[in-house]
Amino acid sequence: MMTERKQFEEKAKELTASMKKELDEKRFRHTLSVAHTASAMAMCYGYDPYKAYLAGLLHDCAKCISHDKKLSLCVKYGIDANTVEEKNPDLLHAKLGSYLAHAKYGIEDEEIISAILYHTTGKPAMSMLEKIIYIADYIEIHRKSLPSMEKARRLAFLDLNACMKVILESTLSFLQEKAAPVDEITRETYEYYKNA
Ligand code: DGI
Ligand code: FE
Ligand code: FE
Repeated sequence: MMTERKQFEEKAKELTASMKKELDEKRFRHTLSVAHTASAMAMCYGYDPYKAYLAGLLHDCAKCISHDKKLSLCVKYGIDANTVEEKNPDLLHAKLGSYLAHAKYGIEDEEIISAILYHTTGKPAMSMLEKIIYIADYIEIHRKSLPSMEKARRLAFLDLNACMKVILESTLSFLQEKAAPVDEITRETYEYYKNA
């Protein structure tokens, strides 16, 4: 019978090797940093840091798949793309990634799978792990300085909902500036957290 930590070490080692193969150098570095940041946030909030680390390791597992391949894999696995996602196949890396986390990387834990699924858009009333991954993705140390970064980094260890609000505000105004289409669920997430 393996201890929980031993099991974690084995899975983390296996997934780290897979991500090193699947991702380019920058994305791999980001991935390790999200895993590290997410586990630290988990410690702060009394959540399982091993689960947070594994979710961080896999959150962008579909990010370096080409747009065409992403679309064809989504058809193959019955993952339907909405109109915003069809125009922006990059958004599909969350849906496809959560599918692959289970089907290819052997993750059974529903909380981890869901955290990967919602890591780009968020969703209203997120779970602890969903918020941790969403936030760790934004605040990790290698991210180039984004608006409200200092505030988000401080709030990440103080108040998850207030931190969600700050990040969503900055993401929405970034998308507005770019005149990029906003996914319905991103808007709903913002509406939900804007009064936090
Ligand atoms: O994969 P990462 O780069 O680590 O981070 P991510 O999965 O959070 O993706 C970030 C990008 O997604 C960022 O440029 C903002 C964008 N995004 C988030 N919600 C929406 C969106 N882009 C569009 N077009 N529509 C959205 O609703
Ligand atoms: Fe991502
Ligand atoms: Fe990411």
